[in-house]
Amino acid sequence: MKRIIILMLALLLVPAFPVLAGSQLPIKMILSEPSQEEIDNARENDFKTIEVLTENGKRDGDFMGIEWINQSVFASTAKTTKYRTIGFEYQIGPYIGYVDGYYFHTPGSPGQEIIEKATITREALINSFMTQGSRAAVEEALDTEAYLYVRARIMIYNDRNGDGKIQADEIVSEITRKDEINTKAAIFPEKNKQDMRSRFQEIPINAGKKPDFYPTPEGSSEWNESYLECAKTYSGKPGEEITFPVNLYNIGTKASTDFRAVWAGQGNNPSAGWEGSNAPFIAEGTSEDGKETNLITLDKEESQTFEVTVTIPDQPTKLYFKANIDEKTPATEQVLNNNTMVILIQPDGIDLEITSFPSMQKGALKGQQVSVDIPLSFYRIDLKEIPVEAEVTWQVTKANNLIDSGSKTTTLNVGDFDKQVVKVTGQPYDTFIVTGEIMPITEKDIDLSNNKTITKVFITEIQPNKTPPATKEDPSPGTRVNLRD
Ligand SMILES: [Ca+2]
Ligand SMILES: [Ca+2]
Ligand SMILES: [Ca+2]
Repeated sequence: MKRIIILMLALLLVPAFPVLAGSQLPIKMILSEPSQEEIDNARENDFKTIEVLTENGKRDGDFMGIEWINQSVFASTAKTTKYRTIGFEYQIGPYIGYVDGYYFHTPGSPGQEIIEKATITREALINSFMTQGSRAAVEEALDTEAYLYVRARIMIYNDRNGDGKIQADEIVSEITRKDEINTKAAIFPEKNKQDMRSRFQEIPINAGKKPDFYPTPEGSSEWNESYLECAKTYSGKPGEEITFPVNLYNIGTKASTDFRAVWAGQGNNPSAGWEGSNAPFIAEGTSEDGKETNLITLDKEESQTFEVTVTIPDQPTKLYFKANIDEKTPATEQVLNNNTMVILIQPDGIDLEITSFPSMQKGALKGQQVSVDIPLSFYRIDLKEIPVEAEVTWQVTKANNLIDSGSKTTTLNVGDFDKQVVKVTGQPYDTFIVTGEIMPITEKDIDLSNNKTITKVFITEIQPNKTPPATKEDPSPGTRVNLRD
């Protein structure tokens, strides 16, 4: 049995809290010691690699299971709100099984990490699923369904005693669906929410048994989930035309499909949209009787390259490519979540960005003066290989009166950032508005929407002998978490 490596999101899991219940039989998971090579590879991919096992090592082989490298890290000892994945559900067709977190080993001390290989075999899934259907029906699903769905059960808990474990009276809520994350995990920073979302997945199986088309940008032969955001960026002079190649692959059985591109926001446009005759790109092929057609026929493992010509817009604009636009051309294509990619087309030029906290506050005793430091951060976010000289200016107003201002020049290379701290001094009930702006001195900034930032500063009154509230600079005293919890 060989492996097909599918780069997916993490199945990270830190044990262990055996509360999963249900009528299903748990799935027997095998834990083993990975080789150094497997560990290195997993680290390189931030533990986001899942391997789909097939009978012949190819995509059209029968599904034999999944395997991944699991990393468990000791939970932090902070007495704060944390989250922990306590188990996973695996579904193929109508059949559902689960794996409890307690299968995994728990690191015993701060800083300790345990890395192990987790394998769920076809037979283990069949054994679990057979409580819900006959063996023949379960095997039929394993050999024909398009996806293995993975869902996590995530516990949000307030670790009041700081032991990194969940006591019954510490549970705040439980997440079992991806769409619950935004509300139930609202107090967590975005990167934690993304980590939680990564535990809900659709893993394509049996992909090679039916047609499976996907697009790639110049220089790539594999589809990647990041293509949904941006697969490649091209730039040029506004108003001028550029031409670049895109590829269409079929890794399944022979079939025909359509392949087009539309600009962001234009999908429903009757002329330039998905169904219009004036879309920015419409793939053209040749039918068997030699006529031009908008259907592209590709045999298994075949690909075709197309030249795309567009006019450079005034602002950076996304160009969405999609194969099998109505998802019925052909209807037999099952894996559709890899049919889209984004190419960003932007005008030449540089892009500077400035950011600051939207609001900050500090407490002071009645009549007492306090100072607040407001950091303004500025960044080069374009990729043009030249240094850019820029002027940063800032102003402080109180009740619409300008009370302070300043400026400085800075030189930013690609990827650089710099900052300036603006200090305001006041007493309880004072409110200040700090405005910061960055502008390049000689170059042209291609996106002016991110060149200005505003921070509101509030001085609040506190009572004597009480600890002052933390300023917003310290992002979240109550919500700090260990990312790998
Ligand atoms: Ca606890
Ligand atoms: Ca596809
Ligand atoms: Ca800018």
